[in-house]
Amino acid sequence: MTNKQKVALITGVTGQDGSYLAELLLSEGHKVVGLRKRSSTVNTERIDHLYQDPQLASDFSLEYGDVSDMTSLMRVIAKHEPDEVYNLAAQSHVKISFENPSHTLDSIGHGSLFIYETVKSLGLIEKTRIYQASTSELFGGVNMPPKGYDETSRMVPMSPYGAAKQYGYTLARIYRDAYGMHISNGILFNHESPRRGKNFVTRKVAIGVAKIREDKNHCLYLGNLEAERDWGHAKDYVKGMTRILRATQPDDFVLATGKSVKIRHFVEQAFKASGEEIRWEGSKEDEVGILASGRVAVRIDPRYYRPLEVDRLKGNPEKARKILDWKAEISFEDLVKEMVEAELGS
Ligand code: NAP
Ligand code: F7E
Repeated sequence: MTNKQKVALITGVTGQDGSYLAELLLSEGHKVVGLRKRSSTVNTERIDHLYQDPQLASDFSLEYGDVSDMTSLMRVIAKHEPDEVYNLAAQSHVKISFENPSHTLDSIGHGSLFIYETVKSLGLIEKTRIYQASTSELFGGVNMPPKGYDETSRMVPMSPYGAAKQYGYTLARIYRDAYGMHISNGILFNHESPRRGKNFVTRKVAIGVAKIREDKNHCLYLGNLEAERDWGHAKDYVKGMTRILRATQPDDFVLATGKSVKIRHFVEQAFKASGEEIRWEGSKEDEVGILASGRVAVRIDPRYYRPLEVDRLKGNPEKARKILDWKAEISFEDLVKEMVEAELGS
């Protein structure tokens, strides 16, 4: 390691964003330490290609740890004294947060608090910058301005996940103002990829479309098709994370595409990417999606409804464009195509 090589710690390195961010930081010449949570089954498939690359052996390492266990954070942060910490670790599924609220609060609420406290307690305030993974779920889908939510919009979370993220978001500002820490919030709208977790709607649809092609009895069961999301590609968003963390002043930034589409439209686009057209018949729980052949390929399963839904999310990324020169480059159509083709090819 040369004196100039920067060290970055990524919590949540085994997740979608953690894996793309690790690739990006290694390509920039950083030394990357990934915090991995112990699991009874192997959970490193998204980063195995990095870990097993002999050329990266001295630059990429993994440490067992859990962000809700401050002793593990003290050990890892004291050992590596990172220049950059990207706090991505979370129970990140909104619906599951209603079923496991306390676990969600542990990973997100305590997780962020413990990261900030550990950096402060170890006397690393001057050295270590922190990126906190905040989210569009903070806005809750109410009172959306015509251009979309921005950094000044009111936050009304609608889930235990959103509430836990609001705690981490607010504490970032408090630690920044109280102790002069360089902590920035990235308020990221939905971003997807072929590495998205299989129980998020975009990946579930991409997998379903591919299965429907292979198996004539397969049907895709979904929940609310009317919700709207602002969907970008995770690769664009991890670039934004590094720009947020490296901005001269610690601050809060929205990253979004500025366009929102219904889940229904994502489904239509995914079938189109596989060479099929889908049309809808019926309403509410009896609605079905039908292929040109007459085959029913999509049905509604109310078990995927949420106790509280965030109906509409669109972000206004103007501040990030002006200050960070960031914008989402990959189009919605290309994102869907890449996700469906990845499943058709697998
Ligand atoms: P993800 O794929 O679910 O990854 C989350 C990661 O956190 C996984 O590696 C998970 O490990 C790990 N983790 C969970 N609890 C942990 C704990 N207590 N200690 C250590 N690690 C823990 O999520 P993502 O899509 O990459 O998102 C990254 C971050 O951005 C998350 O904080 C998410 O809430 C936030 N975010 C995501 C989006 C989006 O659209 N993707 C938008 C806004 C904000 P296991 O898999 O082993 O559990
Ligand atoms: O749901 C609807 C569902 O689970 C999107 C996380 O990364 O982004 C993500 O949260 C929409 C919702 O993502 C199904 O009701 C319909 O309206 O893919 P999702 P999410 O809840 O938007 C934010 C920004 C984060 O921060 C989170 O960490 O799709 N929907 N049918 C469905 N959703 C799922 N999961 N499964 C369905 O069958």
